Amino acid sequence: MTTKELYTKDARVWVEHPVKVWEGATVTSDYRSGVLIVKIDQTGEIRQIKIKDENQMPPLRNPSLLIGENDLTSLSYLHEPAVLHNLKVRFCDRNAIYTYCGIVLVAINPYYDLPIYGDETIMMYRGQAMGDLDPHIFAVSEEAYTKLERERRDQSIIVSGESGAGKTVSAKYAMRYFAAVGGNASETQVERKVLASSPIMESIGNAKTTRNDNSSRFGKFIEIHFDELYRISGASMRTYLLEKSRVVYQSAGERNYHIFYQLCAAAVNMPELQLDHQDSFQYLNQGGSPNIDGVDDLRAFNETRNALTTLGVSETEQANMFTVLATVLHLGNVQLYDCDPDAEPNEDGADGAHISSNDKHLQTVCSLLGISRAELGRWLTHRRIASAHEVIVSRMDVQRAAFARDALAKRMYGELFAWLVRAVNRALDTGHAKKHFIGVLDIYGFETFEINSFEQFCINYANEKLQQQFNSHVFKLEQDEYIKEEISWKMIDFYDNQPCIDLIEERLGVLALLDEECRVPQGSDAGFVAKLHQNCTKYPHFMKPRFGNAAFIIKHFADNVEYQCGGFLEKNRDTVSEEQLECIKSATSCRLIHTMFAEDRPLDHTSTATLPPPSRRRTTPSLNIGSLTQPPRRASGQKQTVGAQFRASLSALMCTLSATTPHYVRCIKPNDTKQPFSFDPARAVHQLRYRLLCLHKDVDRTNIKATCGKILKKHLKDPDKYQFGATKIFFRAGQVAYLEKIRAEIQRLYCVRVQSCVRRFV
Ligand code: AD9
Ligand code: MG
Repeated sequence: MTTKELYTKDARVWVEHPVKVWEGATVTSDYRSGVLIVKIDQTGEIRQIKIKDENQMPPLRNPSLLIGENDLTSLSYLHEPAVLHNLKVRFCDRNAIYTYCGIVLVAINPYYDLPIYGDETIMMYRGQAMGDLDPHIFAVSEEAYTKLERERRDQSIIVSGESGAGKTVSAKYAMRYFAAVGGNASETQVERKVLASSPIMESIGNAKTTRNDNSSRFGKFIEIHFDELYRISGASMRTYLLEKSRVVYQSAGERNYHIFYQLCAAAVNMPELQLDHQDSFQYLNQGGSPNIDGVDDLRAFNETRNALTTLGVSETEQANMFTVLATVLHLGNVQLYDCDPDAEPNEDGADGAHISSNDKHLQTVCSLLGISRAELGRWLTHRRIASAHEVIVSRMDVQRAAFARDALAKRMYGELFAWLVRAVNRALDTGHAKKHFIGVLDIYGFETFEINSFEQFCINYANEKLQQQFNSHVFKLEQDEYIKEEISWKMIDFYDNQPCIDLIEERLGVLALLDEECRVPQGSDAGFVAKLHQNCTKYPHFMKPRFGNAAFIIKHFADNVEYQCGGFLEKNRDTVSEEQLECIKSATSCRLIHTMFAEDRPLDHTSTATLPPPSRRRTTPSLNIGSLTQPPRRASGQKQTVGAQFRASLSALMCTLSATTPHYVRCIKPNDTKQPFSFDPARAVHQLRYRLLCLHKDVDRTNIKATCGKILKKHLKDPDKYQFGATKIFFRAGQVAYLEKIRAEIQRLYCVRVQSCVRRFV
């Protein structure tokens, strides 16, 4: 089929539009080389489109009867405007937020509470095959649950999408489904505990950001365990990448973790914590946006407490938790002066960081934990440098002291978070051996900001690994299908992002060079980038920026991202002053401190890979303080860097996922204003431009083979353009579109619909 034959008068096409992204148009006269004349449907405007390359003709529109299909792969044309239009019609006209795209469930956030998640809906989906009812997160969950039984193979649901797209909500509905269908009437009440883990994790790991009022600042993989009768027998959770920088710094319009505001809202009931209004704490007031529409922090506090109780966290442990949180807040309010505030006016106060002798917040920190005020005061203002020959204690300047104090606060919060994850896991572990599990992964989506730092690097690295997992799964499905259908085929090149992962993971790759620079006593961010520029240019996915030498570019599957190197070393090291830590660990009135810091946690199911100190998201600290506060490292017992830990936890995750049958949910954020059912095509298309990979849907298995054979013989003269499988026909690119065009023209003649099992095979 030539271009001329496709672009005849009345052919319906899509043309680009600056706001709508695509708009419908109709060809007004048969295409002649070089120019296509179209009439824009909505405005009637006639437009001449210059065609420089016939491979880039305006995309053709699908026959109207296909619009609104609940599986995008049923469309004859599966290009960007077709996908976008179909999703929009379903979302805006039919309030249908879910659509299949082959094996992926696309979920568009409605920002509206739809009555489609109740128990009766769960029961409706129970026992139904994927295509029988409308697409739904429950249908995907049911598919996973049925496959668990049928295949006796562990399953996973991998939820992706950008911030605010609905990942956490989708993950919660999937868990609710499992809790309902795998419910165990026994006394363990484990499903109640599984559901109670959400409010706890959200209170300590979620925060208001400019993109989402309840943004998860960590990734999580929850495994729901089932016994031999496929009833829930327990659960476990692994977490990834807690954003610790938020504990000490929030951008405008953002908040710290919810739990702090909940605690302040309940302060009157806990006078011993000496809390005050949230605005009086430095660690809570920087974003200038202390409230969330529709959220009552006091009520949320009670919910958190109830959930903690459900999970078996005792009253004492809860009280200890709140003590640690209050300590963090008071620590943030310790006032650092650049000369002695207590010195007499004519006295010569020494330069450098000082704390007033009547700093009430320092006093509170010490009395809450039961530690020496003199000791903590000393180590908040001094540092100790040990060399091979001597130990020097010197006063820090204010900036460095503030930085060290913040690092301590972040470490304390990180340890508390990790302890809670362990507590949740203890509660979810019923002691029953897990026979099978379904895992639900809710992790950050690919990120690129104006300034990208170590955090974005880790997040995008994780997404690169997940994308690879997705690609290889799809490839394996394709392979299996060709074999099943007895189709002769050659190995095709599928997009493999291993080269990009090599750049990050290899012996002289980004992570290794970063670790190496962290080991060098005089290592610096600049030194790290110089090493990258020296060693990595051989990787096709590495690029030097055009200007400057403080950054590097990685060509990720989704986009090229430029990372600013400032802070990489210090974030990778994640160090805290040992002396400050020792001080905190000497606590006599908060047992939790000892439990929190007791274990050097191995990277197992309960581990938490946390992101490191100061990440002022858009302002990377220029001081390489990490390398200065850090005593020389011993060769043995060296702490693993954040990058190395993260790599290990990702690799464990990939191992787990690859031993499961995966199911994919792709969440889309339709607008930036949280408007119910409002669809901004430019925003949506940006999120669709990567990741969606479409497979065909099963052919109708009524006896249409002979009829199809006849049709094909008649219309596709060249037998190389298609091949019959046992139950399907495999077409070369463009052939189905051609058939659809003919079908549209002589629709009444053929009552057999040619199924769109669109495939490219070599
Ligand atoms: V982030 O990466 O953690 O910042 P998520 O997890 O992708 O993000 P989340 O699930 O928190 O987004 O959804 C954001 C908000 O969208 C929710 O708080 C709801 O108000 C809203 N939402 C999301 N999905 C649904 C839904 N299925 N129905 C109704 C929804 N509202
Ligand atoms: Mg989330």
